[in-house]
Amino acid sequence: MKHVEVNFDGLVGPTHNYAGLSFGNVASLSNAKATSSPKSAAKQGLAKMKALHDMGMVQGVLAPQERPDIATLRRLGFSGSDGEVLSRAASQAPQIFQAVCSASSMWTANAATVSPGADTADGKVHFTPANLTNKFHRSLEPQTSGRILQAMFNNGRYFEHHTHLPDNEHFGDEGAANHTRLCSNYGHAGVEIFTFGRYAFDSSKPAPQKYPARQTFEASQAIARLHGLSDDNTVFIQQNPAVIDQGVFHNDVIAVGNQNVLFYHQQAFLDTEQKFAEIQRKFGDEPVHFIEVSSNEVSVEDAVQTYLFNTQLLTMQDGHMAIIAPTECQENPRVAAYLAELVTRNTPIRQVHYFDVKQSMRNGGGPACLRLRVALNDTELAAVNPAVLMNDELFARLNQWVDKHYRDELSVADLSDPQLLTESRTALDELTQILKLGSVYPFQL
Ligand code: SUG
Repeated sequence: MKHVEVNFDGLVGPTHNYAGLSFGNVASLSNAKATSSPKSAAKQGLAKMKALHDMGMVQGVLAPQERPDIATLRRLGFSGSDGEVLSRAASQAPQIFQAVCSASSMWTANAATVSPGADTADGKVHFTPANLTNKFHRSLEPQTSGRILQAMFNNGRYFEHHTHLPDNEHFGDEGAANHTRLCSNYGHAGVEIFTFGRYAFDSSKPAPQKYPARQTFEASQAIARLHGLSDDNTVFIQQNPAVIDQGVFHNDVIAVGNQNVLFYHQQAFLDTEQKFAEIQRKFGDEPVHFIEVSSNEVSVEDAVQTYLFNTQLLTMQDGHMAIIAPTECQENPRVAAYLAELVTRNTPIRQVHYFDVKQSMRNGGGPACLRLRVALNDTELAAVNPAVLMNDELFARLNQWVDKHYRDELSVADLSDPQLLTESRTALDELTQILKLGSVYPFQL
């Protein structure tokens, strides 16, 4: 039986904008109120998906969410027709209004945590949508994420869907952005590494001082329990609070793993030596390549600015690995030199491919934020809704769809245009037909 790791990339939504909503995320704050381009953002994402498909990867698409989120505005007491709800919220509570317009569901590394069947007690692929409690605008995502994932992985024989964890800071969960799986082969039981920022029930333990730690130890443990993972294939490791305070709001900003490689910055974790010994012991006899980037080679500041670690590490058909990096890495001489040298070393990583995802980077989302990884065997892959899998036809169809519905430019002031709500719903309604998702959006239910 063949096993593959499929990347499901988030399609950028029609309201892609820069509202400065994410305290602790340097790019989001520094680009607040800049004018965005939803059309080029969506096309940059589609180009990356198509390029990976052309490289021989199985690539999928994950639909964006309905924004502006009128249902949430109603929950918050804004009433009248949809147009009235929109204009009342925009004039009376502009910050709440901007939050319900965020296109942040595009970063599907935060959509859910996924455990492949090779790791779970019942042999099914388990999904738990992330509750994203730390940011109001992101806490609006889990219900719709859950419905979209169910429409994509709609077969109870192979796929198990859980409800997101309780919506509370104690169980703050940011999904796969803080979860890496190492394995000798995608079909073999692997080591699932859960990285957390703080302990929710013990304030004596280390925690960042300046920026929030979005993921708790208790949330990571709950996910491992729900997914039926054993102690033999899980490791819980704390993020270094000092790097969270330098803008590393998710662990995937400072580390990335694939198969037998963990590529990480020297300052990424606490108790690194002891925890890496545990990873190696649970991984088995074959050595893990722990590729450490020292602060002398690349500073944490450069890592945060270029997203060197928010790269995708892909296993190519010849067994070697390629790094999918944002062009920001190519533009920084220190990081570019590091990557040029890395591919000449004796590690599985042999190629670097640069992609322009600047529209996403300006909100703090690199190539790895844009994708949710799901390792599947042949039978499971055959049970995935085929309409969400990338091919030449879907690529052309989605580009036409973007051309038809998306604006070239969007400023924060444009978000209260009632026409944008109509455009957004029309686009998403058509998208659910293209991707054969059924009714997943509040306006469709
Ligand atoms: O949660 N930015 C996202 C970026 C998420 C990146 N994902 C990963 N690292 N996996 C966040 O901070 C900014 C929205 C705004 O400011 O308009 C935002 O939500």
